[in-house]
Amino acid sequence: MSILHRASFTTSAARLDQLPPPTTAEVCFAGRSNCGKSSAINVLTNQRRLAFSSKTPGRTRLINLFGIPDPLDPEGALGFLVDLPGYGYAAIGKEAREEWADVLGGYLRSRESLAGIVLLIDIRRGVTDLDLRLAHWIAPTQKPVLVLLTKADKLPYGQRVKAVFAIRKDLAEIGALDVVPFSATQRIGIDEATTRIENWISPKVVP
Ligand SMILES: Nc1nc2c(ncn2[C@@H]2O[C@H](COP(=O)(O)OP(=O)(O)OP(=O)(O)O)[C@@H](O)[C@H]2O)c(=O)[nH]1
Ligand SMILES: [Mg+2]
Repeated sequence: MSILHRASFTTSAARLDQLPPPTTAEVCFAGRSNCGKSSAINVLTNQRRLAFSSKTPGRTRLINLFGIPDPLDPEGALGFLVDLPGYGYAAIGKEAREEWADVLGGYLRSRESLAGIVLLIDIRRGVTDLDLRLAHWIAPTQKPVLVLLTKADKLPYGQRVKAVFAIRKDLAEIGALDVVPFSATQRIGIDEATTRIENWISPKVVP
């Protein structure tokens, strides 16, 4: 069983100063609204409704933290999965967009406990301007990035492979980049994503 399956909701924050102190490894999930962040967290944690998932875009406005319990310390967490607010939802105003830039940009630039970044991109949509803005914040952190190309079930295999190449090229400014087709509904890329994220939270020393 994956350690990710033990995740449980810990806390929500609307602003960075509401986050708990940066004590253990965090893996954040960032991506456009409706790209499938909550669905990815649900399938990776093997829980149907841990992160809220909906057909109405723009629902997750808060930073939600899900703790992975530490088997050796019932009070403590091994790490956190962090669901970041989605962006690019057309109906939100300018003020909310700037707030998004403050929260996401601030989190990515300054969060010391950040161990790895999961960037989710709808495989049919590819890299948008806002994704590139995010990439500009991510690149200087030099943190490892796993790109999940979500809703891969909507494309045949050959087109998935093409999308991997195109998106890798578009995001070339990010150094350590892994690009994986992913589907929460058809369970594509789950094992690969799980292994990577587990390793960020609890690195295994391979002899
Ligand atoms: N076909 C398909 N649909 C998916 C997949 N993952 C998510 N969806 C659908 O896409 C829609 C949005 O999914 P969410 O997981 O709520 O997206 P989100 O990124 O959390 O959205 P916000 O919280 O609004 O930012 C829902 O209708 C999901 O059922 C997938 O792998 N395949
Ligand atoms: Mg969501």
